[in-house]
Amino acid sequence: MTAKRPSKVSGQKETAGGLTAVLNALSHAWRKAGIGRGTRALRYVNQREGFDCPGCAWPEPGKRSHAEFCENGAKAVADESVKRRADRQFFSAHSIDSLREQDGRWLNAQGRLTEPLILREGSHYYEPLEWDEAFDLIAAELADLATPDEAVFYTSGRTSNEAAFLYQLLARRLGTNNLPDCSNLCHESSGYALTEAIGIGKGTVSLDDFEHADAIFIAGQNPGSNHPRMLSTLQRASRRGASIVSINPLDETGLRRFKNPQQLSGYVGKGTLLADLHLPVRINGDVALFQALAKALFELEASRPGQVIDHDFLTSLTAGFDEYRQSIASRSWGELTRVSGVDIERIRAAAEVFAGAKNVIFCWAMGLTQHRNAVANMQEIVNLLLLGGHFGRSGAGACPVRGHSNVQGDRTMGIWEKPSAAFLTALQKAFAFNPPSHHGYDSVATIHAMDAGKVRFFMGMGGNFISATPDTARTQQAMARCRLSVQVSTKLNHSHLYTGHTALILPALGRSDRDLTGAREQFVTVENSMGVVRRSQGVLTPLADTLRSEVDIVANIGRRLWPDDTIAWHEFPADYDRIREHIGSVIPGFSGFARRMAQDGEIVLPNPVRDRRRFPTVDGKARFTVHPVDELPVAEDQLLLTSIRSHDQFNTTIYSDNDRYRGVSGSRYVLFANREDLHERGLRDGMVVNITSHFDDEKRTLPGFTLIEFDIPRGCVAGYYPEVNPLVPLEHTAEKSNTPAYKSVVVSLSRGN
Ligand SMILES: Nc1nc2c(c(=O)[nH]1)N[C@H]1C(S)=C(S)[C@@H](COP(=O)(O)OP(=O)(O)OC[C@H]3O[C@@H](n4cnc5c(=O)[nH]c(N)nc54)[C@H](O)[C@@H]3O)O[C@H]1N2
Ligand SMILES: Nc1nc2c(c(=O)[nH]1)N[C@H]1C(S)=C(S)[C@@H](COP(=O)(O)OP(=O)(O)OC[C@H]3O[C@@H](n4cnc5c(=O)[nH]c(N)nc54)[C@H](O)[C@@H]3O)O[C@H]1N2
Ligand SMILES: [Mo]
Repeated sequence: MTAKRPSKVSGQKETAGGLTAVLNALSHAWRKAGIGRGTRALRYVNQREGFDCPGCAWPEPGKRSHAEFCENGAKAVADESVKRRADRQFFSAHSIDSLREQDGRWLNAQGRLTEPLILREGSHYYEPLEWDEAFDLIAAELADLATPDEAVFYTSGRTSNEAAFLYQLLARRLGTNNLPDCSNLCHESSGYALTEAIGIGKGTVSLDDFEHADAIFIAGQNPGSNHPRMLSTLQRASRRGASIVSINPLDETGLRRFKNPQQLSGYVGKGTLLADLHLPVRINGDVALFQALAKALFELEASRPGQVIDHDFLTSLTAGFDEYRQSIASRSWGELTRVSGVDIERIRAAAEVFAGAKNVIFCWAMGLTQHRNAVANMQEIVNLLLLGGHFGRSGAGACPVRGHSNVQGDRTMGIWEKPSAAFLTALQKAFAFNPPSHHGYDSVATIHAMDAGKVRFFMGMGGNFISATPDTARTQQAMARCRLSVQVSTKLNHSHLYTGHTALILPALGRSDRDLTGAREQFVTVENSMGVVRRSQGVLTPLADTLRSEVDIVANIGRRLWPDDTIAWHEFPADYDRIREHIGSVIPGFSGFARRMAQDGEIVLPNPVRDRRRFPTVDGKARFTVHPVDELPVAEDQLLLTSIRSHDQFNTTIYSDNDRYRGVSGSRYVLFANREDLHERGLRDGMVVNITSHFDDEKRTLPGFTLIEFDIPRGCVAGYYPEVNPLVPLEHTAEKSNTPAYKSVVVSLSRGN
């Protein structure tokens, strides 16, 4: 694949949303799915009687509008509801080798996968096979493993609660906790940080809290592209007088000004100014910035005693405050401003906003979770929130904004390589078998284990493991050591092309597809970013009757493996309520699940911090934590590279090569860079460079990236995910959470051609 040059670079857009967003949404839906199918899909997305948007995990409001979706949700729906198929003719015309030459966008554009396919050992072409043969092959391979830990079961975050619950049951019944998931690559650091500090790994706000917040901080998140419906929430808050502060190396368009496409006024006028204050932090400078904010807050408290820090809260409900205060006092302003890259005036201004707000919500996403010291990032946020007592009261709290639409639900259902003892005991009680207690592989550990020849079987429940993980070339080689790799998928991607000796593609129903498994209309459930579980029911006629639901696929494998099992695998596809009944008995907060879903269609999961201001830690107290301001070693000629999503992609699914808000068209092989940094290196906007990453003594190089001068802090560059993934070293991961440090890779540039 040779890297293309951009056809147009027009500078960043001022305003997000508006009429262009609406027109874009409709044109995607109609062009790809046709007017009838496209309109029907959009009419039912995020409605009570419809299906959950396969886009992001931002919650729907209680009172929904007729168009409860955004431009990018519409793109995700349109992309799934296409009529085009990648069928047996397609695969007999294209060898694996020729498909490997294509980029992800082309592969995805070939349409829906509609029949089971096999790539036999030594063959260069996928060919069709019957579902029964596929299940037999999987069961035979699993039965033949030397130990169950030679099998790995990956999950992406679109999988429903019902399918996820069965999938983890399958893995554990087999005897392994090898259940890596996209969470390992995503918010794992948030879960780890929060669990340690406040006793639960989830956020502590509900959508309603945004109506009562006085200040909303948004760090390392680009909601304009990745959670566009959040902009409506922010617009309401901003109009009400709440202050919004953004913390990001890039001054992202969505946070500048916003026109709400769901309101008439959104079509005209200048839009609402969203962020009142932007802190252009250096890549990986957040720990220093948060400590600087704390330092400024302590100074304000000294001048306004008792007005900034919530002493009652600190005394009764927290531990570790004195050490924290001392460590912040020991930091110098010089060090904190240098490492964060933000000047003291802006830090003081942000601290004033924080101190002046009765209720503060702190939101964050990948800009904070994918660094070596990512866990420290979130724990510093907790420190700040604790200072003001911003937990367990209306309008305040911590808000990790999740990515995939059911990534949080999959975890709740037990998709985790490190299950708790309580969860395993509940499984044992419900199903009468002994689940394994030793921990399994996470996503990065899976690649190491494959590399070491310890994995023979890989199954991906959705997702694109090969392109989403770091160190692409190494991951591809590692996967090639497996005997059988199985992808349950809706669309073609590189994970179907870099496989084990034998590979299977199992085509699944998507969110928008009507599910008639067991000859009845089935629905599934999903959990959003704020712990609300809702039903989701597809409405479109599936493209082929060879498509199967994820539930059906997992249940059939279970049935093949254990025909006379105490677990009634055959019952599950007939009625998904049978699965919900088991979920109800195993998972806290889900009792009476099947009945409540039928009655109310929704449950709000309990959250002790939010609901009762109770921290479920060993001593019932929330913890202040102390972290060093450690900088990555960056030599004089080197820069820090972060990887970002464009406005026209969903993770590794690329809709087009354009990024409207950043003003780039025609190529994703671009590198956003600071003008002075370029100048110093004798480089200019428009030149083509090679990027080399440096880790220990290793180097990895990618050629052919066009430089774009951009408003980004000195020493920082940004490229697109997944194009830059080959540069991310597999060993460069977050301490404790092991999440790849995709957002801070040390690189150098050289002239290319
Ligand atoms: N349309 C669409 N929606 C999506 C997705 C998608 O690809 N497309 N993906 C979904 C998924 S799985 C997820 S996890 C979310 C991702 O949503 P985001 O987290 O918003 O996604 P990213 O583009 O990775 O961007 C992170 C932001 O962090 C900033 N950033 C980079 N490095 C740093 C840093 O060191 N410090 C700080 N403070 N900021 C930094 C970047 O400039 C960028 O604005 O979106 C979900 N929703
Ligand atoms: N450099 C860099 N790398 C990153 C990130 C980053 O910010 N920077 N972000 C990371 C993050 S946050 C995440 S979450 C991961 C994402 O990693 P993944 O979740 O593994 O990747 P996706 O691109 O979302 O997966 C897309 C594929 O899922 C399949 N699919 C879609 N819908 C369905 C469905 O309903 N059922 C089934 N069975 N299959 C379906 C389709 O075949 C599609 O090709 O990537 C990570 N990688
Ligand atoms: Mo994600």
